[in-house]
Formats: sequence, structure tokens, C-alpha cells
Amino acid sequence: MSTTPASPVTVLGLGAMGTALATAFLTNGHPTTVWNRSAAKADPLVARGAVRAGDLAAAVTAGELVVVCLLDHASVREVLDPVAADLAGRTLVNLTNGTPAQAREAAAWAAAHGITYLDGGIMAVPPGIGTEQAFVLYSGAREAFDAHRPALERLGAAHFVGTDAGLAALYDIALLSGMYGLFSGVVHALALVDTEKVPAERFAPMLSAWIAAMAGSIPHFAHEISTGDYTQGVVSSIGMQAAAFGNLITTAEEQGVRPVLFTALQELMERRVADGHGAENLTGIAELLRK
Ligand code: FVH
Repeated sequence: MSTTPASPVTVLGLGAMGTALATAFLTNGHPTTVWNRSAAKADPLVARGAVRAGDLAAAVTAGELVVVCLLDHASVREVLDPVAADLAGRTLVNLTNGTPAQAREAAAWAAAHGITYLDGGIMAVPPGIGTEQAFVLYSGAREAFDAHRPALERLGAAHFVGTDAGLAALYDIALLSGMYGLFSGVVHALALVDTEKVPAERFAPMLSAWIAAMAGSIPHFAHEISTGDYTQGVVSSIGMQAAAFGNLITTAEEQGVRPVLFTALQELMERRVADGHGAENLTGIAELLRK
């Protein structure tokens, strides 16, 4: 058993996620200093043992590791710009959702002020923080990641994805893109069966099982995307799928459900077929997505 004391952590931003992060640090014995624009949000954490920082400068100088989780990139810059000098020599871990370009801009800003920077993407909802389902992506300063990994692992499995600070955001946005593709299909499917008063609860287990089975295709899709070869092991050609896809659009229209979530995909499939790739796999539409 390790006798190393849990390292001090500062958490800036106590919205739903920041509160969950601070709670995970506290639960695991890390001396935790907290700050939020609306100070009252710190009260429940202070009751659990957190230290309320008197002001922002006191918050960022309370320890070596400063975790920030605010609404967006603009709010991070607004909060951190005035305390850049106080942050010098410390490690800043930015777990605010953002784009790769924003992450790189934040990394450049940090470097210009002598701040060690890690950008992160949280793949969990607040109640999931600290559970086995949660994982967090990090990119940027590798040595800082290694040094602070024991603390960062308190939030969820910690994955370092590269020294380019923008990579965690890229992985994060790509994972969210997959999630929203899934969610939009699920909502459309439930709306469709609802038009005939099929109880959603009766249909849902079938939908879950179908999606789980289809997720087994992801490794093959990945191989095709990385090789650019969409011709191997074709069992459901895009030509066949494009023909059947018309029924998906028509059924939605006939049932009174707007097919807007699928019309872009239909257009890509038909273009791919028209371009002579009808015997290939669906994954080839990636060629049309690239600008
Ligand atoms: N909650 C979730 O499910 C997702 C899971 C994945 C990661 N996201 C991202 O995490 C960031 C924070 O999300 P959140 O859930 O904590 O969001 P809110 O509960 O709305 O809290 C927002 C905090 O940001 C503070 N804030 C906003 N604008 C400013 C500003 N201009 N100056 C200072 N602070 C600002 C706000 O403060 P206050 O309103 O309480 O005073 C909250 O602390 C986010 O990037 C998600 O995309 C969450």
C-alpha cells in the first residue's frame, strides 16, 4: 500500500462537472481548494472539507496542480488571463470542452506565461466521475501527465493521447460525433415506432441489442478508413444499402416523421454509387466527407 500523501489540487469552476471533479479529489483524500464565479456553489464542497479560496489568485497558488472546468473556451480565457503570472511554474489541466484549435491556442498562451499545460476531454457525465465507466483524455505536456497521473486517475481512467495539445479535443469531439450519430438514430427510431403507438419500452431492448450487434463492425470500418480500401469482405454493398435506404426515408415521410437526420447520409450514399462504387462498403462515403 502506498504511503504517499494525496497531492493538493485546485479546481476552478464548480458547475455540475467541476463539482463532480472536486468531489472525486476530496473523496480520495486530496487537499482540494475550490473557486467558482458564483461563490455559493462552493458551499457543499466546503462542508465536505474543501478549502474555499478567498480569490482567484489564492486558488491558483494553493498547489502545483490546477484543474479548470468552465463552460467554454471564452470563459476559461476570461478567468485565467488575469492570473497568468500566478499560474507560472504550475501545471494547468483544462478539462473544458473545446476544439483542437482552442486547445492549441491555450497551450501557446500557457507556454508564453511559463505554465505547464495539459488539455483534456472528459468522457463521462458528472455522476460517472470516479467510476469505472469514466475515462478522461489528455494531451500536451507528457511529463506533467506522468507526474500528476495518480491524482488524475481519481476522475476516471486517464489516457494520454499525444504531446500535441489539440489531440485530446480531437478524440473527444470524434467520440461525441459517434455518440450524436447514435443518439440521433435512436431518437428517430423511437419516434417512428411511436407513430403506431408501439410502446417505446417494448421496442427499446430490441434497439439496444441491434445497435450492440452493429457496433461489432467498428474495427472493420476502422481498417477500411485507415487503408482507403473499401472493397474487402463486402457483404452489404453500398449499392444495395442505397436502394433500401430510400425505404427508410419514404417510411419516415409516410409515418409523419421528418427524415432530416438521414437525408444527408442518403445523398452521400447515392453520390458514391453514382461515382461507380456501388459494389464497395458503406465506409467509402468518408471520401466524400473530406474537404
Ligand atoms: N456535464 C456534462 O455532462 C458534460 C460532460 C463532459 C464534459 N462537459 C464539459 O465540462 C464543462 C463544464 O460543464 P458543466 O456541466 O460543469 O457546466 P455548468 O454546470 O453549466 O457549469 C459551467 C461553469 O462555468 C462557469 N462559467 C461560465 N461562464 C463563466 C464566465 N464567463 N466566467 C467564469 N465562470 C464561468 C460557471 O460559473 P457560475 O455560472 O456557476 O458562476 C460554472 O462554474 C463544459 O465545457 C462542458 O462541455 C460536461
